[in-house]
Amino acid sequence: MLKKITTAAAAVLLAALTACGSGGSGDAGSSGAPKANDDGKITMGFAQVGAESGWRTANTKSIQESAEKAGIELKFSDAQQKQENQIKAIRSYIQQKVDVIAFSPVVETGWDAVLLEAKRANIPVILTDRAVDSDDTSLYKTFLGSDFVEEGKKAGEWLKANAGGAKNVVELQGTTGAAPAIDRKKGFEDAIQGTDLKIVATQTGDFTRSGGKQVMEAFLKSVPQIDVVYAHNDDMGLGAIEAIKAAGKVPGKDIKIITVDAVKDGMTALAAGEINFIVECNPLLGDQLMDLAKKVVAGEEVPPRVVTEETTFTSEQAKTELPNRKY
Ligand code: GYE
Repeated sequence: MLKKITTAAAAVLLAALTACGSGGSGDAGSSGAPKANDDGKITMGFAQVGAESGWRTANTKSIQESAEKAGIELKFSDAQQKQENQIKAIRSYIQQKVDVIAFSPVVETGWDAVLLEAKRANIPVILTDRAVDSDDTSLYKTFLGSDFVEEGKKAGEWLKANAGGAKNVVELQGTTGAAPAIDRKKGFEDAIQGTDLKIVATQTGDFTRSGGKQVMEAFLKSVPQIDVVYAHNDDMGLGAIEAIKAAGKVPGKDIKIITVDAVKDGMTALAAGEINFIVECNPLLGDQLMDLAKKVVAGEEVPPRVVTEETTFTSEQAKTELPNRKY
């Protein structure tokens, strides 16, 4: 499957390189046709979730750099984690008659109406990073991103094998209703089922450092025995570390910490032993997204789902990987 995608991506790249030869600059009067601009330049409208985490910052940078490299004109908006802002941005891209819309849906539900508007305007949509929950899969061409259930499972499997007598887990959930929050919870719960491990408290920290810190402060006051923190991303885990230290406990020792993402700050804490395990979630989706966009605009077939390849890190592995970490 992966090999197939790589071969396909290489073919797109080759096609794109050949097509680039005709030069073309600027935005010479668009005819309003629902295809690429007259000069062959594709315009993409990208509705980003926000700037809530280190992962998101790296993801935004990757998309902007890859668009530039691919010669795609990027219209970019930041929804500040609000669905209504993302819907507004998508509507404005439809009005501007962009060639392709890509977005990372902040929550899973409530997209059908606006996606139908895009479909009626003949503008293809690509989901990146997060999925939507809709019965109508004709509303988008493909979904590029991680398998979040699998990530949650990896976190739970590691804990199962390294529990060392730990029982009580508190969970810092991502944004309520977001695909990674729903799926990372599910994968983790499935993995620890039938063991002594139990989620004794769970609450959203909205994928932010301050959210993770606040929720952890409350947990430390209200939950009598906390053995493990399972945070749906590094940022919330890092916030929890601050709260744990402030409560006079040692993160990574008195309380085990497991997170998802593996951004530089997370990996630094992992290498220092303050986090115990990180499941990687790759934010560098830009190149694959631009390849898919070119194909979709050209009317070519694309696979309905493209899953990103990911790994996991222990503290020892983080020490080796840290110098290479670019985000
Ligand atoms: O894990 C988190 C970010 O959707 C995979 O969103 C993404 C998640 C990521 O805020 O850090």
